[in-house]
Amino acid sequence: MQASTPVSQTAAEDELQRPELSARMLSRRIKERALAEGFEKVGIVPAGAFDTERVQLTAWLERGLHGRMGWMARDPEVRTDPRKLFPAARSVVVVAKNYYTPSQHSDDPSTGKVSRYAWGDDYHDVVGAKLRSLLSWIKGEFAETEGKVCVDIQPMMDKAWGVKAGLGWIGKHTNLITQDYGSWVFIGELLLNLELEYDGNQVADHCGACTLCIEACPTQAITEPYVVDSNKCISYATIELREQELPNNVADNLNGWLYGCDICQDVCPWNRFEQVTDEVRFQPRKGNDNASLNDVLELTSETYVERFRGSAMKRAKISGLQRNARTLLQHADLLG
Ligand code: B12
Ligand code: SF4
Ligand code: SF4
Repeated sequence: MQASTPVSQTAAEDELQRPELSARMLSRRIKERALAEGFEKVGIVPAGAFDTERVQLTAWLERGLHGRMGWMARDPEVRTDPRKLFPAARSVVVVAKNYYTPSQHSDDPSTGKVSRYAWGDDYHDVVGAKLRSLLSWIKGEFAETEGKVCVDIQPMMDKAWGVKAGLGWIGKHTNLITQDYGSWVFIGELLLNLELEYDGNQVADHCGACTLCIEACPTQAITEPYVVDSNKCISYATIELREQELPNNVADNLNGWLYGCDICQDVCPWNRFEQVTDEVRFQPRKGNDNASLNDVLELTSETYVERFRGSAMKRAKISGLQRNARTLLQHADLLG
């Protein structure tokens, strides 16, 4: 006669038969796998709605601080509740990927500075591929898994999820800062239909009395601590704004920026903890960290597509990049 409970049952099998323990084991394995995929940080939190006041989205939109990014104002209730984006969501796996490489910007006025985040291959592709690989691994282990990959373009509040999952805090410049990599990290999420064990510890705000980012911003876009007015931000104007001319306040204070702006992060003392990324795809592509402005002006639709294939810099479109290059050359008295 067979015994109803086999005496040889392993600890792992025992864990899997008790729901609270299997959630713990599953969470641990998902985190191990996320680190093996190359993410530096990972946390898991329940897929609940955000307190809209806490995340300040409505107030920010009502004040028009999103400028012409109409897509930010679309469906704020989806942006603050992942279950409206993916109804099966029970858990959010939040990851951070370090993108720092040691190259430096040039002050040569015939070149334009590009934000670090856009030097290498497009992070949407790199982080998205890692998250898709994580999801397919989870599906291989647990066939009933359903999931959705999010990085930047999905209506999620990436930084708020980073805070909730204990990856870091949001600095006065409004970027998420990690204690071990500074703010040079991308954030992504994997929404899962699985109940998991959750992280409860959040990182305290370590900005203290520092105001270096606010003082360094050449356009006063950080209008108060933890608030950025996109209308004044060089990053917004050079990447997102689809006007023929840059606003005067930005055009007169570009400080050499062709695409995006890193000033508030460059001055942040927490970025002395920057570490070189292990991701080769984030190494600067030739001429994409400091781009020759004349080369940008000479681009045609065909050469533009070829040069920026797989690069985040295509977000600005050829018209935006050439407008920015023209403005920089005009201000340096270098336009022939
Ligand atoms: C819109 C947007 C922009 C706009 C507006 C910037 C902004 N401050 O929101 C513009 C075009 C200006 C921009 C610029 C940049 N961006 Co951008 N952007 C976004 C986007 C799409 C949405 C951000 C958002 O929700 N803003 C809404 C307002 C209300 O948010 P907020 O002012 O930051 O308010 C937050 C706080 O109130 C906060 N909060 C504060 N304390 C706490 C505490 C708790 C517990 C909680 C829950 C929340 C919370 O919650 C809010 C939401 O996060 C995200 C991607 C995404 N899907 O989230 C990327 C994102 C924020 N951008 C990113 C990057 C890299 C940049 C640039 C550095 C690029 C560059 N070098 O040029 C600059 C930085 C400029 C700056 N100082 O902010 C990264 C930031 C990574 C990081 N480490 O934080 C993101 C997360 C993309 C990604 N997935 O990696 N961006
Ligand atoms: S990205 Fe540049 S312009 Fe925008 S808030 Fe930071 S320093 Fe100011
Ligand atoms: S520069 Fe200072 S205030 Fe600004 S985010 Fe960094 S630590 Fe915080």
